[in-house]
Amino acid sequence: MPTNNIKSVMQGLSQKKDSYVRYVNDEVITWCSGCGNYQIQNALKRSLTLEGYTADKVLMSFDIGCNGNGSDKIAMNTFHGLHGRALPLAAGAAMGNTDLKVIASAGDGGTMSEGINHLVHCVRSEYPITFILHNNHNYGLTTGQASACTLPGRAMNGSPDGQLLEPMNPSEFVLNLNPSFVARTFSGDVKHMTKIFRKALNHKGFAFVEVLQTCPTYNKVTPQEWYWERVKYLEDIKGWKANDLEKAKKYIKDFEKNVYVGVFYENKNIVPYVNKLPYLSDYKGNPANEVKHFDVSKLIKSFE
Ligand SMILES: Cc1ncc(C[n+]2csc(CCOP(=O)(O)OP(=O)(O)O)c2C)c(N)n1
Repeated sequence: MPTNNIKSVMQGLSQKKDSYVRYVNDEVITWCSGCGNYQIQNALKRSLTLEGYTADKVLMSFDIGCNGNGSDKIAMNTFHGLHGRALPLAAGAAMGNTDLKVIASAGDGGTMSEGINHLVHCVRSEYPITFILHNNHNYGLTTGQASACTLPGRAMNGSPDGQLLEPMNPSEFVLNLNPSFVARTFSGDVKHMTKIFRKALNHKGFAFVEVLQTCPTYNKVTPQEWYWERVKYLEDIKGWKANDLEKAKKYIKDFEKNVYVGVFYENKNIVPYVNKLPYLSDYKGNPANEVKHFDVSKLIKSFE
């Protein structure tokens, strides 16, 4: 059952002593000190716990990257696939087993370059996925090369004169694809991330969440303090409603004076992809149950 009381939930869980329910395991953390990934994973665990999900009901598809190295640090069903391909795997899982809450994680490199085609078609197809884009404005795992989001004028490994092209703004890009859910949040603010993740988890189509992530090792230009000086909350704007795409596009643009965070756009009246198929318009079952009677254990073993 969804709740807002993290203390009472955690007390209940610690009595159960069930680390799997708390998404916690003993894997050694290898992220740099101060990396935004710590807070992102913390906020995600809080959100899932508060929304009442148990780990067996969640599947997370991870891209290759520093963000993807979170795949063995969270106790749930996880898949760590190829670079730029976190989304197609998540789409398959979400379509195949509708009882699962499917989440995908990828960096700005994997999302806005290698896998940008998948992003476009996930938005268009409304696959039921909560997508978390970790935007640290560089290729982190391969030691700080420029990504499509790197701001100009920053010396990067492999491009010491800086990025020559205009940077892409992922949330602005998605707002132009006729999406049904676009939000942005900041890795320094666990409370805000938790609020946004919970909203995204409740969206029934493709929920796009960009997390502006600090990267103290390779991104010294926009550290935590830089964000705190600029972050503004959409909900503080008088009369703000997340139902106007054109208005959302205006607020997403600024990245110098103000960096707005919050839900930019949400449309709850969407038809998920499966129900768009004429013969499945009323379908309420779970495709995974329909193939349960086929024994695939031998086939799976053949890959071992
Ligand atoms: C198709 C392909 N291209 C490039 C690589 C090399 N590679 C592995 S991780 C990575 C950087 C990932 O950066 P990003 O997606 O921004 O995630 P981050 O590490 O910053 O979290 C690259 C380029 C790869 N493994 N596969």
